[in-house]
Amino acid sequence: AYSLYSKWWLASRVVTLHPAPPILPRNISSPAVSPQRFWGSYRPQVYFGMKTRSPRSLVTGLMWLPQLEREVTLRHTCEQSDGLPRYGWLRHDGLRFGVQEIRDFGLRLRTEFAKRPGGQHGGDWSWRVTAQPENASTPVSILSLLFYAATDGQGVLQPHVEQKTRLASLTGTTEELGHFTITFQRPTTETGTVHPYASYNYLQAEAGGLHLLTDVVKSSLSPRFVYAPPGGPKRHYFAVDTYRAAPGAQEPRSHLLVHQVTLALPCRVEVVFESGSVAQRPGRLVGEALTQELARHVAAFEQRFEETFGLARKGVPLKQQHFAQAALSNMLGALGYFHGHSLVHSPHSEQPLRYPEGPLFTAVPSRSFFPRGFLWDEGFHQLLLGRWEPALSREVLAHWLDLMNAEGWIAREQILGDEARAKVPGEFVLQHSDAANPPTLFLTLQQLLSQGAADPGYLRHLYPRLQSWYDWYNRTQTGPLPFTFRWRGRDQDTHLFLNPKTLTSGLDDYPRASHPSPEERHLDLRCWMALASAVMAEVAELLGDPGAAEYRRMAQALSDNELLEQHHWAQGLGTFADYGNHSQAVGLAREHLPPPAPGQPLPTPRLVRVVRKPPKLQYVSGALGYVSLFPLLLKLLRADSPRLGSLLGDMRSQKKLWTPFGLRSLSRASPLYLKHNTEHDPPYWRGPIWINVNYLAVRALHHYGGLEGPYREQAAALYQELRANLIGNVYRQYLETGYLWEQYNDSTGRGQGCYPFTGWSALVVLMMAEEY
Ligand code: 6A9
Repeated sequence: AYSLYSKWWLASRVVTLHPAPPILPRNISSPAVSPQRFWGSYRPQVYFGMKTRSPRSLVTGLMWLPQLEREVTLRHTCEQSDGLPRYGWLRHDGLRFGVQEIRDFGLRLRTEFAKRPGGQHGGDWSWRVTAQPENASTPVSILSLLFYAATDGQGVLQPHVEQKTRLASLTGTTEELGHFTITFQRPTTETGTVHPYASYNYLQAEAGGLHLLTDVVKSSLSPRFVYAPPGGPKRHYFAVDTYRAAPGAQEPRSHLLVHQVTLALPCRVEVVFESGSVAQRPGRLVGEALTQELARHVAAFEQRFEETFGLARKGVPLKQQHFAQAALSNMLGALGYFHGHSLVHSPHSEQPLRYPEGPLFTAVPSRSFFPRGFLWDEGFHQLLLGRWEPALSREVLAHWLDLMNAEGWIAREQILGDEARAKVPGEFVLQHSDAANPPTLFLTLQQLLSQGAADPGYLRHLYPRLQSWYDWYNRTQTGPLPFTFRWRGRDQDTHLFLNPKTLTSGLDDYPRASHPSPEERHLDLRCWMALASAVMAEVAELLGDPGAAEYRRMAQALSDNELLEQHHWAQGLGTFADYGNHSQAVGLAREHLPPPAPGQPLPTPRLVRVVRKPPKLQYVSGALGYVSLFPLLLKLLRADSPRLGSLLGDMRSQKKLWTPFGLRSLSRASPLYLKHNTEHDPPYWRGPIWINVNYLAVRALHHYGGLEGPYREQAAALYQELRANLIGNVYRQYLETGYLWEQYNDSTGRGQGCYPFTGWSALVVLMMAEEY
């Protein structure tokens, strides 16, 4: 029982930022400090768009509209329901340029950008959009491209219209960009010669926010326009017309200008952004100059890619190299800059609390489905990006740590700003102040350290926050015995689930003790904490902190193989396991309902859990899978441990974890293998193949394959096989479907879940490069 005052105090701590000085200076993303990173494709949720790294940035973007007679299909934000056969960056260096290819039923679009430094406001950039028919029998022959610019709460835009309807250019001013001009070049054919005929329309409108841009444009469309090429047939087409906000609409926050050009394929349109503070330029970056600039960037990219990953040197076929380049490019091209505040649930407050507003520069798992930051995903993303550009990783890591609150907590999912929030159903928005997520940012830091890419100056800034973060886990997620750990926040209504989920672990529905209890010990978290302790010890020692001894002691205790076995080796099951209040005899069944009162409708019975044998404290049986492998995955087992031998055996067993496409998440022999958790909750981490954990597995096998010991050869052989299986399948699926996927089916290898998923699935690049 807390007093009202202490409740208030505890709740307010949850939304109080950590007291250490922020790692990143306030102006880190300003054009004065980071001119090169100011503009970028930092809007991963749209097919093509750019913004600056500022809180209320001007945004620019592309929509397109195939003129299909009656149908209106306006493309803008990346939506899985659009069902595009493929889209993604083929080349993107995260900084200067990008080349993207989009296929849209009969239409092939290429969207390219190149930046040009200069002035005091982040310089200039040019876009080129090229559209071609997919093949001769294409349904799309007339296409509209809609280019827009929109403000977000500040700044002004001024249209410059020619021939009544052609928005030839716009000028504008915002706080962070000063004066600028955006010019819409006249269209050409795909080779740059004059395009014979185009129609123009433009729209000027106010919107309640950036998340409403699609609606504004859509509701302004009218079919009253006529496309009439000389000598050709006339036809009606849809174009932006006038927009009137619905009565009672939100106060305008965005000023929007749209340039629509409608024309026959093939075609090309270029757009140029020019900063008012660039005093002199060698000429406009369009046409031939742009072609050459893009070609230079591509050549530099390819060279740097080879220097970094050495795939050509390793004899990887060219097509596979291109695939790897695309995988990396998609992670770089999906870097986002978000600004806003989380909504937080604290046990000490009935009302959701508003977290302080702040920035986040981060990669995202999926442009269509999850275009926002996820804590444990990011630790994996940076394993790849840190190799490409350590400075980028350092900055992303710092952004995440700067989100920490006074308790040392970082929210698992970062839904910052209107555009991000618009993608999330209400019930998923709240972040829980006692919820953890695997501390994979320690993986990132460990990687930077091993590359010699984290100097003491940087580490000193990180250190107070790392200490608090580490403390937070040790304070809030410990288990019942010393050196054991337990994820908090498992599902509550246990009778509704086959096995109550553990979302915080990142492994969602992976089976745990059937009955959540304070007696539980979670193996994966313990192993994560062993890793965290080792990295803390390394950093503390580097900085000469006397506290290093304590971190080292923890690291040793948590990797002590005897103690690990004492807490987690289930002799009877012959594997490592969680421990808790558990019964394996559970199932889902239709509930029995009493007959309804006369005249009342028959209620639909739900599927509920039946427990056929009461639970008892024991090792969690029937759950062999990723969790069981953790002591191996995080390289905690001694090379001569007989447990290593048995885990290698479990991995290689086709009845258990082995598939021709990678390691499945849960043994085929588990009673929960591919089981629904509720009627509407299909299996997720109960069988399918996930690439992040497989990357850890390949990395660990590589490690054990290089260590003297009785399992050396077995590990080395498995390494070769598993690596080849994973690369082969992810690549094959990419060729077949056009995408990297969230997971892969363990019996067919097919990509499944959401797409494109170029978060941790892109770690396949590191497997190809054998970078661990
Ligand atoms: C649902 C629905 C448009 C689930 O990759 C991000 C996370 C992982 O961190 C986690 O380990 N994914 C994995 O089990 C996706 C989580 C998406 C939750 C939000 C909202 C949005 O619908």
